[in-house]
Amino acid sequence: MVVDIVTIFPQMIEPALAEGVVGRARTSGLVDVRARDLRDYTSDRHRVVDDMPFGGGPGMVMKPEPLFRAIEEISAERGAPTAVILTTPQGRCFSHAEAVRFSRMERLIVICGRYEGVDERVAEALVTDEISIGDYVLTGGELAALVVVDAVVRLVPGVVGDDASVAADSFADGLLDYPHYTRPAEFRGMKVPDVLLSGHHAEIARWRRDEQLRRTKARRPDLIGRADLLRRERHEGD
Ligand code: 6GU
Repeated sequence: MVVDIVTIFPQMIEPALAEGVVGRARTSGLVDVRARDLRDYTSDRHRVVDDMPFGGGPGMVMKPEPLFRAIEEISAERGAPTAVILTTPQGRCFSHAEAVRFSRMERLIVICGRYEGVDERVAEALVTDEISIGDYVLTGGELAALVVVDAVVRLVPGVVGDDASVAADSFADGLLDYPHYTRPAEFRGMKVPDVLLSGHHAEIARWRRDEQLRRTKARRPDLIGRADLLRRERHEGD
């Protein structure tokens, strides 16, 4: 998978991509993720990427010319993108299902929105998916782009070593994860639940499923209707 992240702050993106699972996926060649400085695609001496909004009002708007040139040059170099994502609070909300969909694509371009937004002609002519990461406002789309790329890259086959760990993710089956414990079995008077020390695999599996349901009902009741549940489980403990 090839991912190009178009931004006015490449220094905000690059260190994050060098660490952890994503960093390893890049050095092992499973993914090719790069930050692209939008100013490199300007044609004026001052490398200007924004301008005042037509019609007046506060703030600045990202100019169309550098973004069109960036998408065209990156497409010529890498091949036509499968999706062009714009991170913006006006987008539809990112989800595990969206991450799965993008993880099956060969070439992604992510444009980090800044200022009051991007010229609408960019959204209309270039962007295939406008994505928000939640109902709050960030100072720019860079952190959102990192969130999207992180969630997508870890789903690319081979990136996370243990497939079972990806399959057991929170949200993979529509429920929150169960609680985890490691040694010591007792710490400052707090004990690990006996069932986890019992060695009874069927009982452990049942306890974990019950905890997933209990947590999801308590913390995210909105997920219960959508989760992939047996009818019996949906009403357990009601
Ligand atoms: Cl994608 N961008 C900005 N600026 N703020 C956000 C967001 C994106 N998603 C949630 N808040």
